[in-house]
Amino acid sequence: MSLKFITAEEAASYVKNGDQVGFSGFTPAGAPKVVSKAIAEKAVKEHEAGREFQIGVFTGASTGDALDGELARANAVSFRTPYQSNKDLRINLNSGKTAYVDMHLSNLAQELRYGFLGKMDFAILEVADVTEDGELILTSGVGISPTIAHLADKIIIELNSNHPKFIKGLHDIYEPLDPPYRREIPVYSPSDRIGSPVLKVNPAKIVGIVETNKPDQTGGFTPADEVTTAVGENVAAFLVKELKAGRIPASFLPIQSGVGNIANAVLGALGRDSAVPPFTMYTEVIQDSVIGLLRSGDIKFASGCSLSISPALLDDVYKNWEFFKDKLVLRPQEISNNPEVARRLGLITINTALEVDIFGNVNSTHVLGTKMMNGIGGSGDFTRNAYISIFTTPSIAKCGKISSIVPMVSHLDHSEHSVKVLITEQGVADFRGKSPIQRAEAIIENCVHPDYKEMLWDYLKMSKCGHTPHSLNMSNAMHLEFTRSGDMHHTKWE
Ligand code: 0RQ
Repeated sequence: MSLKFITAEEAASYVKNGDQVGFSGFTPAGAPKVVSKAIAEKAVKEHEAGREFQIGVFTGASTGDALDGELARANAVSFRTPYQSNKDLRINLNSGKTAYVDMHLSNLAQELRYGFLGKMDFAILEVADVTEDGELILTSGVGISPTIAHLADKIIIELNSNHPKFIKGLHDIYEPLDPPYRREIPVYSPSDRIGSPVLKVNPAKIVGIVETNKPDQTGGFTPADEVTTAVGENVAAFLVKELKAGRIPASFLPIQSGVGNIANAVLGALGRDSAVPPFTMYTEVIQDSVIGLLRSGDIKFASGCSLSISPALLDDVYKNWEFFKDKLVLRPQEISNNPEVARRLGLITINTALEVDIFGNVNSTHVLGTKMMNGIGGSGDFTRNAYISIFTTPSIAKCGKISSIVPMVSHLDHSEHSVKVLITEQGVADFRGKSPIQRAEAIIENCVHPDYKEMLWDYLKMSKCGHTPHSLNMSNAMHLEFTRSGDMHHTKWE
């Protein structure tokens, strides 16, 4: 068949109220930019004409403003999964305008195939190249593209000239069989390739191709400061100690690192520490700091689901493709985040918590227990299956008015059973082999901010009862105090 070029408006005209639409990309990288905006414009017109128009939106992870932002402001999203980080969409999720399902990222593709989430009407895919027989070269993020391309009735392509065609080979496209036929995922080392460099789709399903040249809408990072640098240095020192003690093999183990400012600073610190040997990454988001460390040789190879780096840095990677092409691979998220592979490779996982309790339970998602921030993302996929699972967080938030460490988390994402180490700018609490009371002592002594230490020691001392001692009538007192006075410092245990 011959390729049919259409406008973004024409592409949007095919999408109907109530459709379920899957989009390519992962943490802005590789997400569509023009068809999503045109769908939002169509929604505004439909609403002005008094007609209903909303769609269900499925993506790899977060997207750029041209997708989540535009659609949220147009009130065009009835359902959203699995992860987001857009401020306007966040308002809609937290006000109940959009139903949001916060999912482990590795589960989404298979749950779509199992039929747990309904049928897929459209797949909208950003590509660097497309052939008449349906061979697609994806761009900077893979996400759930293979699955939605296979399940959707129709496919719309965004052909983005910002990504050169010579990146063919960056991707390793592999979809496992579903139970009862699934076999092992044969990734035995981060650089193993097990699939195809192209995504093959049925060309008869492609309704049209929209051309664009827009860069990824990846946000910049806040430069590392005193606190994030100290967190990073504490992580590096902990890993060096483990290495010297022989609890990490001398050749080191692959690292998974989470998303955001703190994760970026932690990786920077790991790279700077000369006692940490050059390492590999088996992760989902390849952030800015990884590129510098690949260049310096501190990272030998990075396997991920997306190159979620600033547009200028991505240009630089493309300009130096000969150097980078055998040091990077991008996989679908059900492979980059696969629990079986994480357990086999022995990943050292480093993710960021919003809050942690004195017994080691972690809240990654809900501010003060109720307001969704981003979502659990891949942190659960990795934490539960890690060789050593580390959580990092600054000990305080909001200029010290919030202690990130509280008696009981206000929402639970990662339980004490999966979390092995907590690291703040104050220090390290190692939970391995420790009972709940021993964990609480380690956390309060080593990780809590000095402003809140006495308060949390007092809580532990007065909570005498049981294996995991709590005073249930007081366990949320710090949160309640912040809601009442705007400052956890004023908390009283009475
Ligand atoms: O608020 O935005 O108003 O300044 O939370 O916090 O310190 O900038 O940290 O950018 O590293 O993000 C957990 C959200 C951390 C992220 C989270 C406030 C704080 C600030 C952001 P402002 P920082 P980061 C793989 C791994 C879940 C998914 C995951 C995340 C804002 O890491 O989304 O791990 N993780 N995926 O002030 C109230 C507290 C707070 C608080 C911080 N205790 N109470 N507000 N804040 N602590 C990647 C993927 O899955 C894609």
